[in-house]
Amino acid sequence: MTHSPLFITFEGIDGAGKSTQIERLAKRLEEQGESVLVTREPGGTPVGEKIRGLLLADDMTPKTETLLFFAARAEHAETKILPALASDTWVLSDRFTDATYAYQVGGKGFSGSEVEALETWTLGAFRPDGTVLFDLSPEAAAARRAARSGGDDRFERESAEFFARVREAYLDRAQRNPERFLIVNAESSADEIEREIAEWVKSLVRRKGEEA
Ligand code: Z5A
Repeated sequence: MTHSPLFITFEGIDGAGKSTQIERLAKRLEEQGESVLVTREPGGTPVGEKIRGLLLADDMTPKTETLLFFAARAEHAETKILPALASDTWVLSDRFTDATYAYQVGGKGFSGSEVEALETWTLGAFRPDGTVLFDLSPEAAAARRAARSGGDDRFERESAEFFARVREAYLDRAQRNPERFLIVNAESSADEIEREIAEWVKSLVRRKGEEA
């Protein structure tokens, strides 16, 4: 392919299948000769991974939590994502700012306008080129989490009502930004979802090429 690399984010309630599809898309792109960076939030950098440890384990106020997500994101964008894109590398991130709108604003009731202000302060006009939203009912996500080994983190212990609000907030963001989002039914087979994402990425590349 001859085009600029894209920054694609993967969102949804946990257990929806993001990691599975990120690996598959990375493999497809690499087979086409692309250079690909797979990363995640919170985390993705040494400082970000330390912040992740705090966020997933320690109780804190919604304000502290939101600021820590943005602190990790500032480090992630400046030291990892932007340099990768500048050196012709695609970036696939397991979560980005939409997760803050879904979890902290939708789930916990933190102010959306304050998150918008933090987003602009942290990232300027930088946003993902495309975002895949894995839509899954909180019940199905809980069943998938129960089937895998390892204990639940602080977020995974939230109520079904909390996850229902997170899901609605994600769908609302996707409906307001249809040009950026692909919504996939996370209950389809992994192979079907992989094909759907691959087709969408092709059309995104064409669209971005026409806009350039
Ligand atoms: N958080 C936040 O609050 N605010 C923010 O701004 C940010 C994050 C950035 C990070 O969790 C937590 O931080 C997250 C939100 C919060 N918490 N929650 N809840 P994380 O990084 O530890 O975990 P995660 O992002 O939620 O990912 P995950 O739990 O690893 O889930 P996943 O990547 O979406 O799913 P998966 O590992 O690919 O698949 C889950 C299982 O389903 C697995 O057994 C697969 O084999 C299976 N699977 C996958 N695809 C399918 C299909 N299609 N059918 C059936 N089964 C499937």
